[in-house]
Amino acid sequence: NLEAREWFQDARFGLFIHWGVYSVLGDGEWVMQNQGIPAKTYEKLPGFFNPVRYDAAEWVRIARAAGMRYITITSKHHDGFAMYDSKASDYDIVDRTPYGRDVIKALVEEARKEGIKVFFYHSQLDWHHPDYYPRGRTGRASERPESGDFDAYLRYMDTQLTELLTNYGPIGGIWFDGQWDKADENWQLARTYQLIHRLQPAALVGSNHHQSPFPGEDFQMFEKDLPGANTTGFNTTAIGALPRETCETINGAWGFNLQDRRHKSTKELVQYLARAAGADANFLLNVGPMPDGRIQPEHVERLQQVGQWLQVNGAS
Ligand code: FUL
Repeated sequence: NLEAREWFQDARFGLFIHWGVYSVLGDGEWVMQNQGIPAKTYEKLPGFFNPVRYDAAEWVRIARAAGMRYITITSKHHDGFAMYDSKASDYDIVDRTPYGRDVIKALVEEARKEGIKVFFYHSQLDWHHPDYYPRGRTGRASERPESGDFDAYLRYMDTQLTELLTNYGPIGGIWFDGQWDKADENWQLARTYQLIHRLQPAALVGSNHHQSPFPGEDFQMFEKDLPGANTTGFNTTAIGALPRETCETINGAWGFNLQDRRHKSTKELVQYLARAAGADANFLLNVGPMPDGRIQPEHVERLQQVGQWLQVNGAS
């Protein structure tokens, strides 16, 4: 949808949110894989996830005051846990956590009031679903079944995407990640993208690290790199004609990391935003909220300062 792409092209600045039950361990969103936690053990984490200080309106205010125009939040990360009320399985926030509420719904509602679009980061890679088999490049997690029906997994993903595109009103788009875990021919990308565009023609599709942009993708992303600069080794694709986005963390982590204190300065963040704009790319700046539901204060402070800088300099 051209209009939506044009909107995106001009949006410039967005808030990336990595939030899941992994935040309880304070060791990033890859903790299940990095610590080799078996799925059955990881399943205990939702029982500890009770973000009583979560205030969706406050998150939206923080984004807005920073000069951001959209929010991209994890509906499901690689750990497979749905942060919204999914009927595709009971492995979701409403069914498995003491909190028992759909945090995504609250965010979408608050964002809509403020004219902020919400995108869903949805991981195709899934370390929990029994039918995610064969396991791809990240197949190390132990004590998993040695068989599975991948088509059933793809149908499960379709069901979840259908929920996300029908139960939350108009959304900005789907930010896919984890496609890189398998070769293109293992995914039904055409089917998945058609489903999304049929359900919501204005919802944009992007696929992180996708080496060969596929018809149906609406924007191109460059993780931790400006378009064309491949300092990470992730972004080897040529710059195409689609709108662009680069994402970056405030410290070194996407999901909440208790020990990571390498917070970038406000000045560095503003400079990165300016460089991204110069490269015609949106800047999607990440926070990893804490398990109590608050964004860590060091990050709130920096977002406030970036917003102030933009205002003083007439850029927002
Ligand atoms: C990567 C993921 O593996 C990371 O956990 C993070 O979500 C980043 C934005 O994309 O591909």
